[in-house]
Amino acid sequence: MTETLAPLSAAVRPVFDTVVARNAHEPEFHQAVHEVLASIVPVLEEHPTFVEAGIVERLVEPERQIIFRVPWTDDNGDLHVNRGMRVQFSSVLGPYKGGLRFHPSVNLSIIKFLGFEQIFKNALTGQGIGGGKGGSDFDPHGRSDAEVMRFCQAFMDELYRHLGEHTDVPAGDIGVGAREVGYLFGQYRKITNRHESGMFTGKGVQWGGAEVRTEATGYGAVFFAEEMLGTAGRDIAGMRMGVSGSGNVAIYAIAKAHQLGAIPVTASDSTGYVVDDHGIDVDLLRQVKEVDRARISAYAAARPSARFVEGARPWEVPVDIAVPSATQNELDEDDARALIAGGVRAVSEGANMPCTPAAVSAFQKAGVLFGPGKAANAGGVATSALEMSQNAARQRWSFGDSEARLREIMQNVHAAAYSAAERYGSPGDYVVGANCAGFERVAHAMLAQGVI
Ligand code: NDP
Ligand code: 2IT
Repeated sequence: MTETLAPLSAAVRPVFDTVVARNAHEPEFHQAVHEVLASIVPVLEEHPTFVEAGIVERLVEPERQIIFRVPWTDDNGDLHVNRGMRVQFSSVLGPYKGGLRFHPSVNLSIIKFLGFEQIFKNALTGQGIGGGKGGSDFDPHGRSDAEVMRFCQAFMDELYRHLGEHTDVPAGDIGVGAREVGYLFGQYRKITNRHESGMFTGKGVQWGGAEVRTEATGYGAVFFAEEMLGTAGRDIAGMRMGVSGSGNVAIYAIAKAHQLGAIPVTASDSTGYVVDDHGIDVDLLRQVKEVDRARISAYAAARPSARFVEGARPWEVPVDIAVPSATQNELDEDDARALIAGGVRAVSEGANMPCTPAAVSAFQKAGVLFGPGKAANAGGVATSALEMSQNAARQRWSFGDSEARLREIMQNVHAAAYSAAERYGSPGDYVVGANCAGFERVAHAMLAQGVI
């Protein structure tokens, strides 16, 4: 990916060259750093003290990286060894905060790109949370509950010593949902003999979890689309929405689209996608993916209005709004061109970095409203911060109050990105806006706290 990235201004190029040299073979990390560096040049020009204090040079180097062995046995008694990791990127605004991903593709490049994004996303939420990410190359697909439990316990056997409500607070991400969070939290509690609610978010609502955390990322991504469209004088109601993925983010993006009167017509997984012109049935999708843990084709098999398209991505279906909610680089330039030809008006990234740089550029050149993940999917981690507040105060807020807070936070994230884009000379460019607004908050705090 690195060789296709556009040249950077001389102000930030040396930092990028060092990142590439020091982190060879980490293309996703290079991609994420490149996007931020390309955006923040006007902030550096306006704040020479940021340059003098080496803010950027320090930010691209994680505060700490932990890599560890995770040995576990499957149901046949056979031994497996996976790799676990946690990258604690920045704690300048609060404890490290970010999810854990269990997927066979997980490597240091992916965890570093996610951790780096998380710093600015978390800053944008306005909550006191730093940035981090972790995970393992373990694949939960096809594993029994008992195997997943043993893996989670083995993973926590090492990770626990690096966590804590004031230190580092994980949550879910790909492959880490309610089941995994339960096993991970349980093992932490057993090892430490502490029911420390605030050390993990996304917990079950009966044991310290917050209302709306499950729904927050998908809901938030749709709220962000609604905000972008509203700014352009358009109403989300009646619009056709294309969604990729069929996990936590996708399911609740689809649910919120229905509630706002939009028509979500696609969902996908790594085997292909389904299209349903009557609107994706959320209950059926949840049954297929969350209860049966089946492939997406089972949705089409159970729904006469739906059709399964094997081995393809949903971007060939014409829609007004696209909410990519599966994984990084899942929507490339050709996909963007297909969406543009189909009349797409807005893209709100539910996933982290799902659109390639060339796809982002194609959308922006075509005048499509483009909400980057670090703004559009910030509702998940923002609601995690609300969960941490509730845990600290031993309170539990209602669903209605929590959703109202989420909506307000998404409006604030949108406003912060929108106004920073104007201030820094790129009106309407939410990529520049989100990066500049997030970076400013982090940089001011780093400046105040000295060279550490
Ligand atoms: P889930 O594990 O719940 O769902 C992931 C979905 O994406 C599944 O349908 C999965 O299909 C699909 N998918 C994953 N990897 C690939 C791949 N390589 N190719 C095609 N499809 C793939 O994860 P989430 O919904 O939690 O996360 C989705 C995205 O949203 C990720 O980018 C994550 O980082 C981001 N995100 C998540 C947040 C959260 O709160 N959960 C918060 C902010 C961002 P299959 O089962 O076939 O692999
Ligand atoms: O990418 C993300 O923001 C998440 N996976 C959620 C992180 C969190 O701590 O809630």
